[in-house]
Amino acid sequence: LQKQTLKDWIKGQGASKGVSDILLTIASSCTGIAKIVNDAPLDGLIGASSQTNVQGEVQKDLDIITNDLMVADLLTVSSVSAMVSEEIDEVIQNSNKSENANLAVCFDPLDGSSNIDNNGIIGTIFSVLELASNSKNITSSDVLSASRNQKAAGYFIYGPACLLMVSVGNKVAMFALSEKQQQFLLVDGGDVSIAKQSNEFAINMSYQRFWDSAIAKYIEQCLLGEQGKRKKNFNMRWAGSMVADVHRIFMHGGVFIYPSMDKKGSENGKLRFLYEANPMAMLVENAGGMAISNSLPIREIRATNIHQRVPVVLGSSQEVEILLNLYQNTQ
Ligand code: P6P
Repeated sequence: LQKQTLKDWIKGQGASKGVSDILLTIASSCTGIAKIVNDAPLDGLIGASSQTNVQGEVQKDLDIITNDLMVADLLTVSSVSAMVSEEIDEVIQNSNKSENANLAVCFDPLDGSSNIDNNGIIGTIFSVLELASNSKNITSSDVLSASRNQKAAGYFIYGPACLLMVSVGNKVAMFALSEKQQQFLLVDGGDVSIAKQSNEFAINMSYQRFWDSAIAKYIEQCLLGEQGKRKKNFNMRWAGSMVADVHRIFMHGGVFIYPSMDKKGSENGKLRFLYEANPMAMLVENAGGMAISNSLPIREIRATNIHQRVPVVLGSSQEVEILLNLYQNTQ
């Protein structure tokens, strides 16, 4: 039986032409990124570049190459009014946009790039926002005030298989890149759901001394296992790549935590709101999971900077509920 193509699935979801053109363009860009990532060791591209981004982080060669590829491709889409990329300080305008273009694309072209040199799993995360304005010059506040109006969100994961997890507002669907057909084909019934319960947590334990009391209490209970209040044993996983850790949660449940920390520069954690936390929160919620930032749903955050970091707890609803209660009781 012929698997459904991404194009047909998007049409079936009732997405607008503007959103559909963006998603199909990103899928084409990421087909290219999958090849670039695959060939990187042979092309000597797994190292650091001589440039740093707005956050002062050393950019990897692949960060820049994949960013430039996505920006160039999206500039050809007339429904794209503007873009925000992790790798670029300011909002990127699209001079080729059509009169009524009102969509902004926010993306992290290559997330998890600290895993490139060790052939770890990395990915691309994207979010499509509908702007309230279609003025010629789109400002940061235009994009930030549209953050609750996500029309699409998704990630590509470059692992043994190149997969796409995407939602255009209701169900979440998973696609795999077919080498033969050079396109993404649906690999599940188009209704991915996150297990409500789980016994697996994902957090970087090396920062334990910096955690707030809610996180400390939650992890303490996980570590006590059957001896503690949870009365069950837990497993821990940390890939150090958000797309890899979140994808595992889609596949077999779990909770992913990147908390605010009492550590200079990490007061709001590490993950960015516009192109990491907000899209992942839409996907997770549409798959029946939960996504919060301390005691607030991530999707209700009003960010004040396009590169703003936010604390992230997301995954199986039962586990996130426990953390939500801990936050509400420690306020
Ligand atoms: P740490 C990758 O650099 C990243 O931005 C996310 O993909 C990942 O979840 C996080 O940082 C890992 O951070 O502090 O554990 O290295």
